[in-house]
Amino acid sequence: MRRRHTLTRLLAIAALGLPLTLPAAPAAAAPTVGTRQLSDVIPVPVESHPDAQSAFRLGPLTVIRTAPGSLAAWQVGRQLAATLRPATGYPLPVLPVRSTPLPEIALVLGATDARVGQEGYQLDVTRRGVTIRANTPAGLFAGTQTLRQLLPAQIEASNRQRITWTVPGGRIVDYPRFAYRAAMLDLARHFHTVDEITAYVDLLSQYKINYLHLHLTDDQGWRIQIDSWPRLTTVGGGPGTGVDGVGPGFLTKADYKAVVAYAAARHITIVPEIDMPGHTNAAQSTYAELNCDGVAPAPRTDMAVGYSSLCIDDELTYRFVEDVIRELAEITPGPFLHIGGDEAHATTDEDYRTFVERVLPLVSKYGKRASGWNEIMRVDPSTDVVAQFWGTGTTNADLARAAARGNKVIMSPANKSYLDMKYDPSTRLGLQWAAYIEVRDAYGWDPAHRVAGVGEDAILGVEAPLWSETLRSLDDIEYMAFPRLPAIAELGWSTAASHDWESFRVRLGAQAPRWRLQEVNFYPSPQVPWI
Ligand code: TNX
Repeated sequence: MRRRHTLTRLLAIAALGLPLTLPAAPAAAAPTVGTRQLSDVIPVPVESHPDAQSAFRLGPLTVIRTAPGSLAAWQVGRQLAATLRPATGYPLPVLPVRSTPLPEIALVLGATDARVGQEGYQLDVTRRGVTIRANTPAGLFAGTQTLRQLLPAQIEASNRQRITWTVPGGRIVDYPRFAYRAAMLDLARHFHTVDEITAYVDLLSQYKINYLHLHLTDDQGWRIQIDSWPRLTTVGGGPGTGVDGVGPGFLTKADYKAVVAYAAARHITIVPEIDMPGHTNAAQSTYAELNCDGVAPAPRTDMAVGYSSLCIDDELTYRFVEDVIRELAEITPGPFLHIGGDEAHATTDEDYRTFVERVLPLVSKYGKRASGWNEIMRVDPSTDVVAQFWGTGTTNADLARAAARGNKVIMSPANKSYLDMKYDPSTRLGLQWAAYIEVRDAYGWDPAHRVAGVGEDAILGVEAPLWSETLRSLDDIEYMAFPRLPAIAELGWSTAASHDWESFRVRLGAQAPRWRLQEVNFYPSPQVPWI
């Protein structure tokens, strides 16, 4: 029988200031999976100072105490409690108070090491408890994800585990190298449901990913409701619009808002992408008037790219684009709106320039900052426009010029960070046009030394895109993302100096028991010493 402590009873104990003795560890405690060290975390923390004398034992009387007066801190506390309750079976009440006599996990706003900034945190583990300090709720959340990894892997179990919940003692001071650490999911080639997207968000948030880029439209399908062009989804996202005729699927605005809110609660910001002026066959096969000749092309469910183009000289094109940007901006609280711009092989260079130069101001008009694939740097846009590098080479004159001018760059080299590339020739899923990418390849590069002339100062961050031509289910998504996604997450968060394959592969191997308990369908790479 699970012993229950009601919140009121614990509050009463706390108010009385009764002396409390910690109950002994449960009899016949099962061994924990591996002994956790303070630095056994992905992404590896900036600084960790172990103190073997000060391990904390999470117990049935532990409370989660959050910064008084901060609803956001209390919410982080509630999420932490929800994460820790199933496996521990402990009540872990969340108390927004200044002090308790109980052993506690305290989430404190302010009073941090000066270096932690907007997303970092300081985590102190003593025998009495754990204290996470941060300047923001996002920093507190990041600290709780570290704490989760410091607990035995069984913490991820969905039912009660009778083990000793020891957190290794000492201090961590941690903050990100880059402000933008993203994953991308392609909803256009195969649609993925709200449940699948939010399940992916849960996984991303464990590795301190803070943006999720959604590729919402492409030649095959249009996956976001736009009220002023309703057939985009009823037809363009209708039956048979996935690769190989799989489908239908699209996000209603309510769905999209639900995804945005779910991600925001995990400190992840959604970046929506409308890919144009190419990759637009779904829209153009739905609305004949979006074609220069007024004739709707056939819908396409093959995997070819580069054949579609919006009609650059037609004013209707810009009414369409403005309607889409306006409606999307309205439901997007995050700062970025991605306009695609890749592989516009059916658009002349001159038309491409005309198009991008007309569309960028529309993004600003609706209060968003434009990002786009690296091709948009051909037009030398203003310095607030962000380029996402997806090339496989180490030189790109447009990008180097943009960086010199002051544009920021997101690094997602296709031969390093593309999660849809096969691991090796035997991988059933995925593509191979850019490279085979084993875990060591995904980890083995430095975002600030990838493209000549695009150094640390020009880098906004990193992204791990997952194109879905061959991926249909959440299982498929997980198989391609794990274990490479944590590699990219570490490149985005941890210092360049901490980069070390031998350390990473061991820490990665120690994640496996967690993934098994979370039922993550990961690829058991032979390069990693899995536990
Ligand atoms: C290239 S990368 C594309 C996508 C494909 C992907 C498959 C990029 C900006 N465009 O249209 O889905 O390759 O790996």
